[in-house]
Amino acid sequence: MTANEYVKSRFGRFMDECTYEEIYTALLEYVKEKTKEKESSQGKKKLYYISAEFLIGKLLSNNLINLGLYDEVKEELEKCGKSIAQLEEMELEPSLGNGGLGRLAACFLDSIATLGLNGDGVGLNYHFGLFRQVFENNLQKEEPNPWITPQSWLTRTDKTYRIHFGGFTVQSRMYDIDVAGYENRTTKLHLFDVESLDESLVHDGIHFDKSQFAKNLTLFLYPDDSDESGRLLRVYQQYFMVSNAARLILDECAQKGSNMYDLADYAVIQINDTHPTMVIPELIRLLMEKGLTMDEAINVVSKTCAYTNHTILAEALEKWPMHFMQQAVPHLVPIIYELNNRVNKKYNDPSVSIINGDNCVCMAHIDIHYGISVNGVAALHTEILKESELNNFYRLYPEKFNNKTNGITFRRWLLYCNPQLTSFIEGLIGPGFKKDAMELEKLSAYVNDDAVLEQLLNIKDARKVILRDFLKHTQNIEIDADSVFDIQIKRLHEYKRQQMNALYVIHKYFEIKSGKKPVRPVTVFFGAKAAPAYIIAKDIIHLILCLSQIINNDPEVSPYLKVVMVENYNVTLAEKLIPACDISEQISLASKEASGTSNMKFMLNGAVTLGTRDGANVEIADLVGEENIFTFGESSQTVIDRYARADYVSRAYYEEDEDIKRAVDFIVSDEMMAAGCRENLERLYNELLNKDWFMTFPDFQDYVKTKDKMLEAYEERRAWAKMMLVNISKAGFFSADRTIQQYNDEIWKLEQ
Ligand code: 26Q
Repeated sequence: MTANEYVKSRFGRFMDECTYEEIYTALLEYVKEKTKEKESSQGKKKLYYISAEFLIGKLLSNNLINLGLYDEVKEELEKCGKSIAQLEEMELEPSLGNGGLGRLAACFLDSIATLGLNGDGVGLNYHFGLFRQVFENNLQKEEPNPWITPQSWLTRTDKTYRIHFGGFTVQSRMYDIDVAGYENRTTKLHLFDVESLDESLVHDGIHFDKSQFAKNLTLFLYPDDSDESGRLLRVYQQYFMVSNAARLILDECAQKGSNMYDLADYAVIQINDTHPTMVIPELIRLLMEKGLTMDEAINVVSKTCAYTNHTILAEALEKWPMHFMQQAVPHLVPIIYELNNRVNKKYNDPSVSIINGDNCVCMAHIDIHYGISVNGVAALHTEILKESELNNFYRLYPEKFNNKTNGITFRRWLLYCNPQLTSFIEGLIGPGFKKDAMELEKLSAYVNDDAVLEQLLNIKDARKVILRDFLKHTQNIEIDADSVFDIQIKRLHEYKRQQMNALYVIHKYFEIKSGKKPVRPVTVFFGAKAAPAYIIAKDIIHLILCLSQIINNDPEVSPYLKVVMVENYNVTLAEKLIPACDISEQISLASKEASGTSNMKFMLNGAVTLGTRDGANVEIADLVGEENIFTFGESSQTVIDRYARADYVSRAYYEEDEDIKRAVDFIVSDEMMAAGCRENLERLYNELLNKDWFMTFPDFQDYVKTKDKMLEAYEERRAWAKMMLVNISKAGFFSADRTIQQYNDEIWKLEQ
């Protein structure tokens, strides 16, 4: 049955006589049925990828592509006078993740299904995804972001569990989302929900009663861990997730014939950062309930769990006060004490203890001692873990440490989001790259082919026009499609240094005012949400919005420079922004960004990277060669040494460098005060002047110089196109298929 026939069977009318809503409803069911027909892999051993976040994005078109139905459906729609783009607008984006870590989990599911591996995702069914961001008076405001409608991708299952907390018990239910792999199997994302959830607890935007745990467990995805009641709820959420996961795992393994002692032959669990760490004591507890001794249970569990670290920011390593555990999960406390005692007896080194001197539980330490593997997410990141952050553990367990450089799914980030580039590539090297991304290397045969290079530039121009029209239509933003598109899109965090980019903008503004005009206009795009309680991050958004107001309305400057901050940056917007980008901003302070993944998406879509030698940028530079990337700034080692010496004084740079002084002073200038709020702007000004913890000033001049060099290089259109081509041709390494293959070869060892 074709999609149109399905629509007819569902509504008694063909697509041409249906509303978009009806077509969407029918297609959703159609895709669900088609996905079911594709059997998921069924080996003895199964991977459970447990993650508090799966930032899956909209699914309709992606599923159609992976099922091989996209072109057909698109044509059918067009024949009926409908557009697939408009149909896509019917779907609400499930924003079930904060950023990189959640999006990575979603890309991994796609690759697990595509490679036909026996593996499922397990997480939580948040009713409200990451807040919807709105701008009011140049400030970020947060609004609830619901995504579950009667027609959603969720399928209710019969699986329910009773989950016990200190003082109360809840009933859970599992919902499934089928994930279609590319021309292969499917896999499942299991999202657990609580039956007693009460959406009416939400009031005034994203505020809700944080004390009624049974009613709020799966209400919201946590954007941060700022206030005390929020932190405690996070523990409840995490336990709810892993207790359900552990029960599911044991049920499925028992069903396949495990006697529990051989659990590791049936299950391998990937723990996505420390958010699911409590699965370790919970599995131990459940196995003891089934009759294993503590010794036996610890032994079994220690063979099944593997841990991925996604951050080197010390403040992001989860440490939960013992009294939280005592309150939320008292039944895990004796097990955690036992795990701690064993470690202390064996090593007698407080730095590797599970319970620290402040009586907090160091979650990562549980994973490292009681897991089979510890991996970082880019080569540099793994080296830093081994050599400094987790060095004490590396010396105990060198064999556990390994690197798995992140990857992205090319189905969403090339085939779906950039059909123009995809078909151009296919015309040159055939369709093989869709299954084997390394085939993109074949493009290198064309680096001196003028017609190919010109066509690449044309495609980029076409994508800029598409983005211009999209932003006009959805956000009423006016941009010049002939300008250079310079884009920084990622969560707002000081270490990612959006503030340095903003200082560049101010610097350019002054240059233009003094007559030094760029040969071609530049549009600097930002997209970023700040955690609601992250004050300085919100001040940086305020700065950017004020700058955008001042600059875009200045007749002297705006013909040459525009600043655009897109509202509510999410996966859907990323899919529009990335194909249109010329300059990919990857400017984190060296040593701080574990990997980054938008850097890979941009590269794949023919943008050139402006970046520090941080995270996966290092590997991008190695692959494309120094002549095809613009790197700047101090090395990670210099940064690490400077932190160790603790001798960085930002004010000294400010006083010695006139450009820095002029740009920083502008933050509290009369013009800015007229556009924004004194309190926010002064706070940010003082922060930079007295702290600048992520060292923007030492890198500032190199950043300005390198960006300007890049703008010059952009004018050599042929040479620029060559750089684009080299970047695309070398992107194959960053396919998540490669990453997942490595996880399987070295950690999971599932049958294939
Ligand atoms: C912790 C406690 C309480 C509430 C929230 C959290 C929390 C939530 C999300 C802590 C961290 C995160 C997300 C981290 C993250 O996205 N890290 C990114 O992971 C990417 C995938 O590996 C990397 O590419 C990025 O470099 C890294 O920043």
